[in-house]
Amino acid sequence: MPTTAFPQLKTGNDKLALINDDEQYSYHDVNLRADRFAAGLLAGKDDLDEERIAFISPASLDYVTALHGIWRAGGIAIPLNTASAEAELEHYLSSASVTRVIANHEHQGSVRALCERLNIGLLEIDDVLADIPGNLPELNEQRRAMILFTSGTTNKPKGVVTTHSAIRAQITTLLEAWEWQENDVIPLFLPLHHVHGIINVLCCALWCGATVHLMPKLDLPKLCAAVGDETYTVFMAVPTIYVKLIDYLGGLDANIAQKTCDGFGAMRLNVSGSAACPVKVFEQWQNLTGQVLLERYGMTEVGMAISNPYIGERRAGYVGQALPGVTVQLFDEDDEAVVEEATPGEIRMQGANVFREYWNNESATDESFKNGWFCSGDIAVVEDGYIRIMGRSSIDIIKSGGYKLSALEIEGVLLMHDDISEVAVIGVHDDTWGESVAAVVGLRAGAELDLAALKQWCDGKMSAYKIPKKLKILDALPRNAMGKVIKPELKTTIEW
Ligand code: MLC
Ligand code: AMP
Repeated sequence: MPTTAFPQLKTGNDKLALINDDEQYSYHDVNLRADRFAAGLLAGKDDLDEERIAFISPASLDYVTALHGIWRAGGIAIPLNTASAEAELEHYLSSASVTRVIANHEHQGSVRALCERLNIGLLEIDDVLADIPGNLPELNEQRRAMILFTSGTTNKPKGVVTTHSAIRAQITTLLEAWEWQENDVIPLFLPLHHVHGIINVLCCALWCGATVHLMPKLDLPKLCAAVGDETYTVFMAVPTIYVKLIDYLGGLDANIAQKTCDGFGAMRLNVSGSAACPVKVFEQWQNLTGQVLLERYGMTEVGMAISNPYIGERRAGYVGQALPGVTVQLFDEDDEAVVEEATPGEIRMQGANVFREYWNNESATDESFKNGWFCSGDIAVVEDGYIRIMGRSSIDIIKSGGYKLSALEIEGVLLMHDDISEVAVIGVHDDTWGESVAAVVGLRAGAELDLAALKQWCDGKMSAYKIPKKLKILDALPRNAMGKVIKPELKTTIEW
């Protein structure tokens, strides 16, 4: 069945593409199923013409079927978080004008009533699968392929639209830079509504014919047992997961721990990214496993942009240099290119990997580009030829466990609490999570609130990783002369 849709997955062979416990699927199986799914979605039409189709699925054959099936049929794929709260889902579905949601019965709980209310079709994978593949549209690579929601400094998450060609560029740069091979085997336990899991792990592996071991969620005992058996050649995770692994290995029987460390050491590559990897963690990992972590930097809007080298010096605390096909430049506050080393500037990027637009949000798209450069909001310096990330230009962006969170979005929810009169949400340092969500609140007269009660109230109103993990109650939040809450002060003067 000819298809011009990008990104591809290796066609027509019996090599194993996906392993999910006892289930194994060859590239032939996966391709055929994606084609049948595409045919079912098309239901006789020539092309989905960028219809927005969302799906809610953990890492599974069904996830891959939906993603590639939507792509092949000419739709825009919108993978959603399996653990999103209803209000979050409502924002995603309505802001992207989603017309169909794909979720198997066990994942429909959060979305069933919502789809009914919004009059959106809710289907299981099997409802859609056609008996046989049909004709697929010829797709221009510049067409929109995917929308991923990411938080910014405005209240609600924005939909990042990437084209087939941008996704292809995001994949192929990593295949080249990290020397992906057909005989690679990689575990996938990262959430599949973000580029780290989708592009770096799943799409890269399937593009080059490697094998992916699917895990619906991080399961350290199971993962480490497989690592000890030298199942994998490549490993990719956020820093929090390396911290959790170091902790877990420390609690194992010495022989088992050694076997597991040797399993990590035997791999050809261990990658860290999505948040800063503390030098301490980099060193602990090297001491334990012998692996020199490869740290890289990316964003939903651009995929991966900067990386330490596969061959050559991997420097602790640095993200390295621009990836092939990506142009990276630091700019100062006057929008002048920073040419000197050791002078901080904002990371701006250009390349075929860069997203097309924020969905239906022209002003946000315009604001995020300056003279053709995508402005990341991350501040960095170059030192001895390598880029070091210094932090975000906005205190309202929090990175916790690798998730990018908007302080303003969380504040918006907390302000709906009857007892809260004012609130400031900030990220405070945390050894495991990088940053932890902390809320400083002012209460209405006579009201009482503690962290447990707040967490309980938040349950179901936002994803668990957004719920504050720390709480301080103040009589009044400190404000500057303009009336703005002084968040840096809250971050540094309060004992967290
Ligand atoms: C969960 N918990 C947290 C937390 N998340 N505590 C503090 N901060 C957080 N962020 C708590 C829960 O409340 C719970 O507490 C306990 O930890 C276990 O929760 P869990 O959900 O079971 O955690 P776990 O499965 O261990 O998840 C941790 C994780 C996950 C690190 C595996 O957060 C994760 O997959 N992160 C990766 C996100 C990612 O892929 N980002 C990439 C974005 S793309 P209790 O008390 O109930 O036990 C991007 C671009 C790029 O950034 O460059 O890649
Ligand atoms: P997201 O919007 O979830 O894709 O998150 C992208 C952000 O993650 C970037 O803008 C950075 O702030 C952060 N990030 C990704 N990789 C790294 C890294 N290696 N070091 C520091 N920050 C990182």
